[in-house]
Amino acid sequence: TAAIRLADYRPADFAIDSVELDFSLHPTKTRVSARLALRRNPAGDSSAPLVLDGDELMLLGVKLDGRTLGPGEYEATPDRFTLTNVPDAPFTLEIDTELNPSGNTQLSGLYRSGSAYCTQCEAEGFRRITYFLDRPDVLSVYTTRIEAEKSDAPILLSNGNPVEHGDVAGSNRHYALWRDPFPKPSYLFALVGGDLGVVRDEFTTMSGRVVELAIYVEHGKESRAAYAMDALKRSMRWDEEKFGREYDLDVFNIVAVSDFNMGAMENKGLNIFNDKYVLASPDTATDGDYAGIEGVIAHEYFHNWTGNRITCRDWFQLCLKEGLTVFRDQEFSADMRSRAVERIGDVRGLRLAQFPEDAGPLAHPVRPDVYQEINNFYTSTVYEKGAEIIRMLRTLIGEDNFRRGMDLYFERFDGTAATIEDFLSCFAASSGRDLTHFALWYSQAGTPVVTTSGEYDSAAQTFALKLSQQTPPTPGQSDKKPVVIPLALALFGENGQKLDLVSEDAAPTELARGLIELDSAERVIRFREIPSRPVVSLLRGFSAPVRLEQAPASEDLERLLACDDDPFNRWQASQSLALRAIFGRLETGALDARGLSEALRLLLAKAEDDPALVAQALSLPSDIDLAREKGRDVDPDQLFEARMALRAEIGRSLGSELDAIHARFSAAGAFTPDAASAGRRALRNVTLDLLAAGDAEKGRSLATAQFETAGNMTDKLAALATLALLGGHAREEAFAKFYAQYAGDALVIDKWFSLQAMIPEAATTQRVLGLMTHREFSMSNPNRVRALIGAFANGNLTRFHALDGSGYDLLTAVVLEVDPKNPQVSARLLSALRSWRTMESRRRDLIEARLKHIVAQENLSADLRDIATRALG
Ligand code: BAL
Ligand code: ZN
Repeated sequence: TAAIRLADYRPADFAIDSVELDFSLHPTKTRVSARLALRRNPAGDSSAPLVLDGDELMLLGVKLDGRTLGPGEYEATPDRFTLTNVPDAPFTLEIDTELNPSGNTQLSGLYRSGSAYCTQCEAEGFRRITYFLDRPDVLSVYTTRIEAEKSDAPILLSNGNPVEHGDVAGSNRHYALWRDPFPKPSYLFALVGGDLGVVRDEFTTMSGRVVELAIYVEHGKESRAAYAMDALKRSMRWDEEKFGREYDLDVFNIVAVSDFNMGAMENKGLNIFNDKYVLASPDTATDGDYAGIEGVIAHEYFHNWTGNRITCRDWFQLCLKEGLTVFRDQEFSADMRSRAVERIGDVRGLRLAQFPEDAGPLAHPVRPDVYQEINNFYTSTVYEKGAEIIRMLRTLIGEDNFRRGMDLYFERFDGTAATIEDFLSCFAASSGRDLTHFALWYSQAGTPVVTTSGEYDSAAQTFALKLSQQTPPTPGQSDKKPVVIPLALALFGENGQKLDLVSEDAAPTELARGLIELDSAERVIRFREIPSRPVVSLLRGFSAPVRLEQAPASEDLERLLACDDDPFNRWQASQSLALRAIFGRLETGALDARGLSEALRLLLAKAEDDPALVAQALSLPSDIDLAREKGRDVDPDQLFEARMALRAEIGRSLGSELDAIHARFSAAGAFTPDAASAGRRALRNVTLDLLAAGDAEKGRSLATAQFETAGNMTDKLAALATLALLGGHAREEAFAKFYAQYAGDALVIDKWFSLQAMIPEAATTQRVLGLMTHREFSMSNPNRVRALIGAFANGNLTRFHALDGSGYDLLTAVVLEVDPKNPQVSARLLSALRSWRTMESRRRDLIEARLKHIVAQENLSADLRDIATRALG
């Protein structure tokens, strides 16, 4: 298929003002009647034929203005409908299609999850329901009638407000009619039919309108939806308070389904969720799950304004809604929880997924300019780096200008399909700042590297800070320009006091705000009145998505860890010290962790002040962090060995402190999922992990006791994870008990699959192959595949990258097995190999052979072929 290019964008030749859909649901023969009110688009080509998108459609019949068209009057294939003789005046087209929801294993379009019917239309699923101008700049008002057997689907939902419902005379069937008054693109269409339990609540908006809220779940799981409902109401309030955005329909419905490709989907008034991001109870969900639910519920709700009321002109603008909405959900979580811990978590995530993507063959700009398969661009670059761009924009222009720019954006573009240029124009207007150079962040791929060095002149009492930037080449972009990088900066004096920033080389506002703007390749700033060699705290709060190359002395890092008033950089200092110890060990064979140990000991002494932050500092870099930092000739076995040596050393040297913390922070009272309680559990569980690394026997007994007595899933799973690393009989017994307790509870069994897949031992590959035949595993369910195979490929570097190629063989076999069923899942799984060129040569050769084997297959999906081809690139 031909590549699709941003430069080729043209408005649609037709507009579809209204869409009336009539569904007659049936497991294998669902009938869809679509009545489209069409007219030529004045902005389009006035002589163009009407060409509608389809995908595997079966056409039953067509009427034009009420007249049945004969076969010679149009052309229809499963993926296209063409009408050459188009009336000049507005006209109505009625199209009848038949679908097989039960046979739809791609989970795109109308499909079945369990016994329920549901839809997923973003990006191009609507064309699997009916022929349509399936592009985001065609906005229509939808009316949807759904009919089904009463017993089969007592619940019938679609977008907008309910209009009427009733029985179909003379049958066991009933119907519901929904109308969505807000024009929307087809990707936001949704329908659900099924026999579901429901939790109801209501929300009164800032103007006093009452909105009925409902969350639909599998019968019996209603109590597990309480937290999601609470998160929804908090999201609605927060968007009013922080962005002045009020909800606009009479109802807001959420449906949780168990078969879902993404996390969730923001369909207008009817969000459909992967049940992983709805269902939680203390004994089935971890603190991480609760935080994930809160964040995703908020994300989808926030899309109502940033995505739905203002949508994207074309899919190249995906970051317009996704980057912005991720930024909004991150801010929400920061307000609900600890801002510092949220920031650290977000940056950890960015470095884990986005940095490697940006450094490898799949790198692409936040706004790509070409794609083969849009499904492959729902990436951490578009989402997470996209959010970082919004955050930098706010940092550069300030909170007030940012808020006024957002208000302007809603005012100017409500009801339209907009572009990044439209968005930026609002902030240029609100701040008076030219954002042309800043906009380069959207079009230039790759992670900029900022290199710094400092020179102190004691006689002159000056400190010269030299900053330079460079962005490495990425596919299709060999030469990079400097970008605008906001660098938050502080200098600390000998006693940890913050020094005033005095310099003629920076603007007064830069100095006053402690925010240096690096927008050229190099910049030197000479600070005056510096009484002694300062400690530099740069990129505070992670003020830009860049890699910082600096070589501070270990003592400086220790001082920052002790005295920096920016919590992010305090945490960063702990990570830098750990990296230094690990890479030191790799170079010299000797481990020097004294500085890190002593710094952590001081933190542990003050653990009560902020347990969650101390837990983050104690969470040492992962194998993936190490592989990314190394960047080339990666040998996972060596990295793993050095990392384990550091954990063991920290565990031994801080044994008594860790012991005390583990005992002191033990769970007392009933479980509550709030951030403060979660922080205490996080600290306790990271101490357990380190204790076990330092003393296996002690770890085994502590972990076994914790596993047996844990009153919540967070503590239970942490104990099981520790036992999983320690091995032996205790591990196998714990895994067996865990399974016996939770058999049949799919989301919990996913955790059981993942922990086993991540055991860093040679036997794991065989274990995973065995689990693939387990009765609770299914290649057809994306959550199961991600839990077992995704965890193995992304979370177990030593086994996945085993030198006998067995890990790669496993992934290849699964990818090829899943691909015919569900291309989105197979393509996503294969991206686990995106950093393959950074491996050492033997593994590189092994991977290259597998990628070539995949590309050589006939009948690959477009999704998988695109990823495999670009990976080989
Ligand atoms: N729009 C796809 C799911 C999400 O990002 O909310
Ligand atoms: Zn989104």
